[in-house]
Amino acid sequence: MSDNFNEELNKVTIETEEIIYSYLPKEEGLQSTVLEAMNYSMKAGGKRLRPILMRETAKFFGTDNEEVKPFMAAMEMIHTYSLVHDDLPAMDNDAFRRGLPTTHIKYGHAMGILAGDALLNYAYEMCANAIVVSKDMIKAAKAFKVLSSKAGIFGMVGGQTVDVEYTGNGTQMNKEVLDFIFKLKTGALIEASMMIGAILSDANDEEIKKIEEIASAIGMAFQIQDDILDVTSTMEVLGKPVMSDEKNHKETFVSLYGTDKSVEMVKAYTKEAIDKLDDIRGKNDFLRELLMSLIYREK
Ligand code: GRG
Repeated sequence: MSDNFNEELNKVTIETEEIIYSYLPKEEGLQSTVLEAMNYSMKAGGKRLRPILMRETAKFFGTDNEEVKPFMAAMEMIHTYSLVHDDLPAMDNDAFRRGLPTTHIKYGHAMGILAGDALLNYAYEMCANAIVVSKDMIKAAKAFKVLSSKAGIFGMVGGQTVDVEYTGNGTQMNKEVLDFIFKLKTGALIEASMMIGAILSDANDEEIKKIEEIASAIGMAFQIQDDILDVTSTMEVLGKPVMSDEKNHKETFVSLYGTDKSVEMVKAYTKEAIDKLDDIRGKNDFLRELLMSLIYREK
């Protein structure tokens, strides 16, 4: 890790947050409560990893322009909606996220559901607007296609569905099902983030496919690390309850393979991603270091 990586990450995170905030809706009108709930969840913090990956992948292929910004905000809105809904009593039933009371605890269950719905729809509205004003409408529409399919039933929602069905129903989880869940539930948005960066930059179809594979490996590493942190970290560091998987009778990589093997798998998936990244045209040392840093992330 270079000496100034953390400094650079801080700077990039602040810039990303400014971009995201510039797209948040005004809290006005008769529906202001749900607008407040949306902004509450969006302003609660978080690593902003997905929009950062999107912009840094665009830079990898040589572009840092305005076109990517609405997609960065839309991605973070979709990610945040998934967390808001995942925390609801019907799913993980968690009271804390990002160090704050979850949206449904603060605003009530109905507003929690509506804020999630509103974030998803607002994200799509922003993308539609971005396409209309884009200098390259085909590229922007391609980016929207990836965003909507990776967030949907063949992406994140599909993975979450299988996760919910298997959780606590007594069926023994095997590696195939767990891989499917992780690839879709966690991997799909990470794939979409990096692919959209590539699409809105200068990447060709073959390179976009390679980026999808790289992001898929990163998604696996990220989720396995999430499972590890759930058993090794603390509420203070994570900003959310630990041992949540055990509470929800969720099978994870840690419960299937143990912590040591899981740590090895995080390293192996990350190495696979970095090797593939080094193999394609493009350059962004910060992106490379960011992917590497996820192995040692503590939150
Ligand atoms: C409700 C449709 C629907 C989907 C929910 C994404 C998801 C599916 C549930 C959230 C719970 C979970 C463990 C998801 C896996 C992805 C993950 C590790 C999310 C947390 O992402 P971070 O660490 O969060 O980037 P921050 O707070 O930093 O943004």
